[in-house]
Formats: sequence, structure tokens, C-alpha cells
Amino acid sequence: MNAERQANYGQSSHGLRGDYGRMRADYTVDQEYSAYTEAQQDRWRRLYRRQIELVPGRACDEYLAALRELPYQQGIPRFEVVNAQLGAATRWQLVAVPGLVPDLVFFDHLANRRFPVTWWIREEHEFSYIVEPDVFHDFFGHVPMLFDPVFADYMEAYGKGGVKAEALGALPWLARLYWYTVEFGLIRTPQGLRNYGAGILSSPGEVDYAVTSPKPRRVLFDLRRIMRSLYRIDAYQETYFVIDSFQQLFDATEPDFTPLYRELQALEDLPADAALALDRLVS
Ligand code: HBI
Ligand code: FE
Repeated sequence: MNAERQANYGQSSHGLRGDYGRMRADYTVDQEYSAYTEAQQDRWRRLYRRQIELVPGRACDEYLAALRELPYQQGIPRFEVVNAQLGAATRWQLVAVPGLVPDLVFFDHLANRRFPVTWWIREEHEFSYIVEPDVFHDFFGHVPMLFDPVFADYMEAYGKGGVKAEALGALPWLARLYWYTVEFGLIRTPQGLRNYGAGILSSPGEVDYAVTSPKPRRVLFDLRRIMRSLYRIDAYQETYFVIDSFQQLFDATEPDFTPLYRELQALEDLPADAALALDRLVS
């Protein structure tokens, strides 16, 4: 299987970084901790110190509570240390991977409560922006949310849905659900709008933009609307979808999507900046 052809991220399929030569059949590798250079460890610490200042008041409480307990200050985290904490909290485990993995491999890991984490760290010139997931995006953006029991169950259900969607030829629709929730989701709280999406939480610019800028549309969560919506992978999002709780997200995505996919076949995709009369906007 050719990883470069199989892994599609968003709408662009591009050559992938990473060494796909020495991995197991499920695309996992061992984290070779001593191979990280001091420059890479220093880059992690600088990424961490910048982002840790930005998340209070902008990330949801579930995320912040987990982040406080994670050993991220000293340097690139060790998988086995975080796995002991995560396993105790929600029975999830992290597995090291060479980078983006094929959709079905990714879904199979999620369906079995394993989250694939890219082991390598971005280059210095990518300090503020990177398209592919690296170890900072995965650990800082995704891992804290896996400590929330309801969100953790949502991720497992998503993986199971992914296996089904692939068989039904419905992946583009399901991938948009991942994008607009797991990567770029917002949640409405009594204290105001907060981020829970990993793409936002690991981004120095978008973490503020997503919850404060007057530019983007913020639309109340609507499964069908999300599945119709194209997205951009190379700029701040033009539309965010807002949930009221992780339970709402879990419940709304619980039913079998087969009838929904059939309906969507007859509907046109919507541009990333579409304004629909029926959108319920969040002010
Ligand atoms: N691989 N490592 C990794 N991380 C992802 O987020 C990822 C992936 N492969 C496929 C994939 N995501 C998509 O299937 C999802 O965006 C739906
Ligand atoms: Fe991600």
C-alpha cells in the first residue's frame, strides 16, 4: 500500500513527510526518544511556552483541566508516560506513527481507542504554521480532549463510523464532520465561546481568532450542514460550528448515517464561506 496515495488530508492530497519504511502493518512505530536533538526539544519548549499562554479563556475547561496534568513543560512528551495517564482516565492509548496514515488505518485505530500521534516535530521555518500534523499538534491539540469521557467515546464512535463510511463511498462527508468538530470545533459555555478543536488549540493565531474575530461565521451545530460544507486547509476557517455540550455532539452523531448519506447525494456541496438563510448564528 502506498501511503502517499492513500492518505488524503482535507481536499489536498500531497506528498507526505515521514519515514514509512520501518513501521508495523498498522503503521505504528516506536518513539525513539533519544533520537530527538536538543534543537528539537528546544523547539517543543518554545511552541509549548507560546501556546500555554494563549489557551486560558479561549479553550474549554475540559481541555484546560487535562492540559494542566500533562508533562509537556520539559520537552517532547514520552508516549509511555502519557499513556499511563490516558489509560487510567478513559482507556485510550496513543500510538506513534510516521505521519498521516491511510483513512482506514486511522479509523481502525480510533475504533479501538488508539489515537495515532505523529512522532516527529516540525522544522523551525514552520514554527507558526504547518499543514500536516506533527508531534506538537497531536499532543497539544488532540491529547487533552481524549481525557474527557464523552469526547473520548465520540472519537471511538467516529472511528467506527469511518469504517462504515468508507464502504459506502461516503468519506468526504464524514471527513467534514471530523474537520468541523475534532479539528475546528467551538463550544458555547456560560463564560462564552471556547475552543475544543485541535487545529485551533495548537495554532497561535487561530486560537484567538476563532473565538473573538468578527469575520468568520459561527453556526450552531447542524450535522447535515456540516457534511455539506467544504473547508480550507490553508487559512483560518471561514465558518465554525458551535456545540453546547459534548453530549450533544455524541447524541447527534449516534444514529446510523446511511440514510443521511443517501440524502446528501442529491444535495450540492456548500462553499466554506456559505451563508444559508437557515443557519442559526451564534453572536
Ligand atoms: N493520520 N496521523 C493521522 N492523523 C490524522 O488526523 C488523520 C490521518 N489519516 C487520515 C485522517 N486523519 C482522515 O481520515 C481524517 O481527517 C478523517
Ligand atoms: Fe489533527
